[in-house]
Amino acid sequence: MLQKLLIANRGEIACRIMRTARQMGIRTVAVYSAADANAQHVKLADESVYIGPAPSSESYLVIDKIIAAAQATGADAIHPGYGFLSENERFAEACAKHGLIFVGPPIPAIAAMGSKSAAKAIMSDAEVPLVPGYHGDDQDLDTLRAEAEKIGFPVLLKAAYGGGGKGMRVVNHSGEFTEALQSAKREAQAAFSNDKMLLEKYLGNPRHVEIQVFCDQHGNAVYLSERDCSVQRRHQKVIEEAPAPSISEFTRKAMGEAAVRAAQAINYEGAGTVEFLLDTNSKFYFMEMNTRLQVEHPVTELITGQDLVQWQLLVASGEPLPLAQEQIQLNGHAFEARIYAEDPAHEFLPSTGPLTVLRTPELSAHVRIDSGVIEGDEVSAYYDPMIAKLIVWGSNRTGALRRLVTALNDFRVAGVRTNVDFLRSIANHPQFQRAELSTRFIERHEQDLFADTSALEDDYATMAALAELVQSQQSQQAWFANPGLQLNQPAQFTLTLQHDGQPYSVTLTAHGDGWQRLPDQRVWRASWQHDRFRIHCNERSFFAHVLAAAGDITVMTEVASIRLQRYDVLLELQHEQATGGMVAPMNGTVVAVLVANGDEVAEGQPLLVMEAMKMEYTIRASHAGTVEQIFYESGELVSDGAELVRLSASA
Ligand code: MV4
Repeated sequence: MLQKLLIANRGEIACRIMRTARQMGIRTVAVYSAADANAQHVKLADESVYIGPAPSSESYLVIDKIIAAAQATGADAIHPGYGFLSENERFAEACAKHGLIFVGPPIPAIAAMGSKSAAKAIMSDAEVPLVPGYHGDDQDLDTLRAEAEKIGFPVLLKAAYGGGGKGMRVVNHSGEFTEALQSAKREAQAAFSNDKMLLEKYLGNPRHVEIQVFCDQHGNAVYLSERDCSVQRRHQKVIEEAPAPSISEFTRKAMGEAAVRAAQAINYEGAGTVEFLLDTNSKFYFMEMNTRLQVEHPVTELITGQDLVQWQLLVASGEPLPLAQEQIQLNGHAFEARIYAEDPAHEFLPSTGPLTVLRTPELSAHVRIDSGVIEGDEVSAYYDPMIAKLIVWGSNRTGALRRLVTALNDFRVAGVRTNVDFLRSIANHPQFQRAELSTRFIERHEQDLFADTSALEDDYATMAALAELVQSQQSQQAWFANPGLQLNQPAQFTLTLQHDGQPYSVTLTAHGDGWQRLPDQRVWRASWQHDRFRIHCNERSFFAHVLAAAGDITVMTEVASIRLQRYDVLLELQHEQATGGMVAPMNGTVVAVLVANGDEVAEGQPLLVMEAMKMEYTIRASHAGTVEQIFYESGELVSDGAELVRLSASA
């Protein structure tokens, strides 16, 4: 058995791996960057090693530093988690070279899945169903075009070495083919340093269903049910569940067995995930195999009662799989929702900053939270801005879904914007409740999921003012008996907020035992109850949480969570706007400059493309004008707020 395990990762997954290692009596070593000196994964580990500056390219991705840390601490194995070096062949090789156990598959298995086209050839031989397409070496434009015609449009172009939807294009007509191919190749080259493409028949409305497989070093291989991860936005999973709803036992078994064949075809060991596209006619097709533990593995753990990290560590130690296929039993239903520090109203831009408030739902046998941060920690711009994974179990899908909604209601976060309301909108959506899932779910239901809360803002501002008033009255009561209320004229209370850069005042005027915000006739009251406010508005009452941080006030009810800005932060904001608007929305890399000095551009015209957090952002002209200066070239790093392009003043 392993004695000491180094975890070459950070955040929730590092913490999650350490929890199991500790239970198994394995000692743990954390590695950390300058940004993570006080991170939870460092506090949880028995030992820790500093590995360099905050950017992961200088710390968590530097193979030599990780190996040196393992050697310095006498670790005998390295768990890579997910992301970072988890599917990096050279890293697995370096581990082997230095006598360290890599908790993952053998090197040739990683290599086999590194190229999508090579993977397809192997899967085809193993009789794992593939989407009709072309995955050959001949990348000649005419060959590819001819193959596309043969497949029939719509055709999907995929980068052979790609992932996460990058270098992928749907081509609806042959006339679009050349341009789409070039654009996909450019993206693939930039992202993966390889522009090899493969072609597939495009499925219009598939589900993403993936099978968890496990293999040991003795030739045993099993599948542990499947997960439906169809609800995604821009190739990032949002809510996952297990088992996949409304799949027949026949299809489940066929997919499981195909996944095991896939794993055996590459002499797999350890935890792997075989991803399939499931078409509307129940046909399924191999998409890719992920040679790592996945973010969403907990939903499988909750319905099988197994600890997959424990399985990984057992297999890595040379032990046989704990269970045979017929011993694996499924029980109930589980969901995972990924709680992110991001702003759904602004293209899900990561929202970095201190977690001034972070209260999570109560844990129980049926509610699990995997997180790497606590209240007071910082969500930094350097890494994935996930705050927590919320995982819930129920004896059936409906029960599990009800628990998901309840737990989402109990999340309270301030300091950063989050996707909690967005997740709740999905969980409450009638089509989601009926398990009408597809990879286009979010796109299809955009109207419902991005509900406009601007009409609510006035009332939430009133509640914020009421909350401040109650708090100030409570703190004053110790000194004198609320003089404002004893005067003959109505007492007033004013809170100044800002909206879109403009200040606006919320003035409450005393009215009987409550308050009015004129000219509205409604009478409001608020009282503090344990840890939240009970708000009364005329004859109705409901609960609200009011979370005040430095510059903002977040008001949360069961209907919405709205973040209001205080007026005093306006000055800072104006400074940012004075620099012209075409600034980097976050730390990232310039991937394409689309204009040149002296170009005339129209308002809204794309000027430059940035990449940050695995996503591309297009920076557009804020007004028509002439390009006066371009501050960065393709490939350069830019910081949040840096001016990117300067335009002449609008005519
Ligand atoms: C597809 C497809 C439709 N037809 N392949 C997206 C990521 C990449 N790993 C594979 N992806 C897709 N491949 C064919 N032939 C649709 C997608 C797809 C998708 C797949 C799974 C989950 C979410 C998705 C969102 C958009 C497109």
